[in-house]
Amino acid sequence: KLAKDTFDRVVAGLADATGASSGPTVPGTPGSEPPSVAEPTQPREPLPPKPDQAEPQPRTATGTDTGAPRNARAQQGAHLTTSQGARLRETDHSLKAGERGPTLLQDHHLREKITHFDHERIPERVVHARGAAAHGVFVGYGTATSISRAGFLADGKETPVFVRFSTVLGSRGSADTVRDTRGFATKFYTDEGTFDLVGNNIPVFFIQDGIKFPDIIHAGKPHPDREIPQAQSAHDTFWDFVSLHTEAQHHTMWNMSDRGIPRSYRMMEGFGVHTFRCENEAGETSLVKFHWKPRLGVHSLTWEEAQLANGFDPDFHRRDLADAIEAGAYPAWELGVQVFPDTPEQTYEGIDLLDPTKIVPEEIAPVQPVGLMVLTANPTNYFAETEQVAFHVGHLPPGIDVTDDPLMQARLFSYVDTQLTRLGGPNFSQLPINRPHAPVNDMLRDGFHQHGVHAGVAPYSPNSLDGGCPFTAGGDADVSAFKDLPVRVPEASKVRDAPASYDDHFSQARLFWRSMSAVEQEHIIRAYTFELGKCYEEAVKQRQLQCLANIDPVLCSEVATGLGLEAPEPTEELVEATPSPALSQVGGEWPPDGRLVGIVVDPDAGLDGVEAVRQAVFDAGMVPLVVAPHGGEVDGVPVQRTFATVRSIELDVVLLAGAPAPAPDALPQRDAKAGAEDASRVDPRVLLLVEEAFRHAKAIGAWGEGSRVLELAGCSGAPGVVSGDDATQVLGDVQQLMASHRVWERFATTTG
Ligand code: HDD
Repeated sequence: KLAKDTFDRVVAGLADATGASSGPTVPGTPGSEPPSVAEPTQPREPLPPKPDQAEPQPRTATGTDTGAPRNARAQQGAHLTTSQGARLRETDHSLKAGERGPTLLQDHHLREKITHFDHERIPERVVHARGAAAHGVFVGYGTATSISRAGFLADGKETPVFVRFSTVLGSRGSADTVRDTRGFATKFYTDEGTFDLVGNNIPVFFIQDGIKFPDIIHAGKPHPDREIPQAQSAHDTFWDFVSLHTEAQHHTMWNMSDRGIPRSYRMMEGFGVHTFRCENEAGETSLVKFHWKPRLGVHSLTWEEAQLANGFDPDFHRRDLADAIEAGAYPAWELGVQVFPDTPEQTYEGIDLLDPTKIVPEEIAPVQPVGLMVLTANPTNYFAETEQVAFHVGHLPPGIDVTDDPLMQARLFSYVDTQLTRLGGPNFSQLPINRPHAPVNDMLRDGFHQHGVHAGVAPYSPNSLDGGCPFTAGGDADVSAFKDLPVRVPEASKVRDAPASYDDHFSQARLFWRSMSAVEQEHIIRAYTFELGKCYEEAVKQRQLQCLANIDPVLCSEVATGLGLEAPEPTEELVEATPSPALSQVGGEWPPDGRLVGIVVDPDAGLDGVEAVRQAVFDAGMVPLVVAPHGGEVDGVPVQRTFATVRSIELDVVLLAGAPAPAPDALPQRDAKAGAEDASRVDPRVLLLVEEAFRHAKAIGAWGEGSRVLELAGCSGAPGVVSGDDATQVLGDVQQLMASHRVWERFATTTG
């Protein structure tokens, strides 16, 4: 209830500020303005950004408000200039000695233009290179003040945020829907300094100590000889490493589950992974794990959808996020915390809180909501914002601190270090997207790309020449980050080793497996079988089967059967694991905001019920897409997709308002085999759409002639397939099916 109130307030506030309606707007939808794209005939100022691209208030390099309008950009004036502001007469021809003569070295404009172009690319991130991001706002509930004095958690406090989602392994141009972990990094521009929560959509990590990070990444990245496969874990080096380095098995199990192929960034959980130490006003500390809970629920693609999307729409997740925000279907997450007493052992119910390969099940430590984040604006410029944003685990506000988790400790070093190469020097925090919103008065000076024009003569402390400025907070604990909590360090000798509790590598992988429904277990079996099936080395497959035997014998034998290998016996005792229902994605009902509803029409047979259904879809916060044999309009209704441009992966639901006949230029016709004659009377691309939607367990609805397509596709009367005479009634039934995301009973299972 609290979250809903806050969500409505944020969205309403936004509508007031931008004059935008809070519902989705698609071209051609009742109430939306038709887009106007006119050829310019007169010089004019650069176009203003769209309402969903409002960027944070610009700050100077030292953090104060510039007073410049939001979205102040490097483009000014109506005319083309050089980088020095000199007006240019033309930019299409280089300066030559005669029309057919050689180009002259003195052409400064040519050289400036080409030189700048030559240097447009910067090194991509060594991991998480492929990403998409958005601006938004975080609103505190005030429920966390008992554990942390961080001001952004206070009741009703609004803090601007920028969130970047990413895949880990692929390069910048790789596909979105690969099987991988997803990054979920949030920059909170708090009044007390920036807080970066640099997490993933999986709550555990492959390694327990950051010193192993280059090893796991080298193993997962493409092979160094041929540089294949791109953005995949289905290859020998990955499975070689994780089967030898068995602490990776828990994370790997999550990757092989449906969590490895999310439906949308909007439908992922996020996790801070590590345990943090929080401190309240009274100086009391507690150990805390951060969770992001999506308002739309946690949903995934099917494996076939993911593979199809990699080809048909490699930008699937990036497009989904931007489209949803542009349509006003703002994605939202509740931030939650699991809180544990800060005991010297730093364990909870026997679980080591410093071991990042372990979760604490929500059933024994509930996730308590502390605030709501709503993403409300797309980046204005991908490079300036999404590419140049730089996160760091050590960017912490007062009241949130690190722990001795050895993975976290290594990260504290790595993130600044990588930006030095990637962003070309130490002044990356002066880039607009990285500028804190709190005033900055550091004594850092000079370096590449210095934007600050620092005044004064004494950038050192103590000084008297600048009046002793800037002053430290001294004893004022309220304003000081890095308070250096007096946490006791155990008396010990230097040692390259880990505690005995870190030796348990299989019990939580087993806990995860046991928490899955039969459908989810089936998907996991098939994922392991696919991935190991893509390996060439039998020794690697056998070693991974041995790991699976130590997790669960049924899982192991099913995968072994798929690979045509013997299932080994466990070499470790199989400890009993109590399932954690919170880990399963099956069950529950979720809002349909921003879902895409395809409505297939037959222009030759009229659009009975289509307008009413479009309006009802729109009113429910979803996006109707009319699909027809050709573009333009059908009976005055705009067509958003043609049979040539639509594929099942894009649609959450397929509705059939007609049974369009094949177009003369459609795909090759089927042979006139028995039964094929009837089918050939409907466009084969429509049949394919329905067949795929059925295989992907999506809801399908039909009315009138549309019901004939269901007969021909052989899915009439199957679970989750609705037909009737009344179009809006059919839509109502379909909407109920959508609430549980998939028609789960359509999947075959072997374990359930
Ligand atoms: Fe990392 C980027 C998340 C362990 C070193 N990491 C990066 C990003 C995310 C994570 C989401 C992308 C941020 C963005 O969008 O710009 N990383 C994690 C999580 C980890 C983790 C959840 C374990 C709990 N990372 C980790 C370790 C190391 C790094 C152990 C090194 C010792 N990570 C990096 C990096 C990156 C990075 C090389 C690449 C680009 C960047 O930092 O800015 O420094």
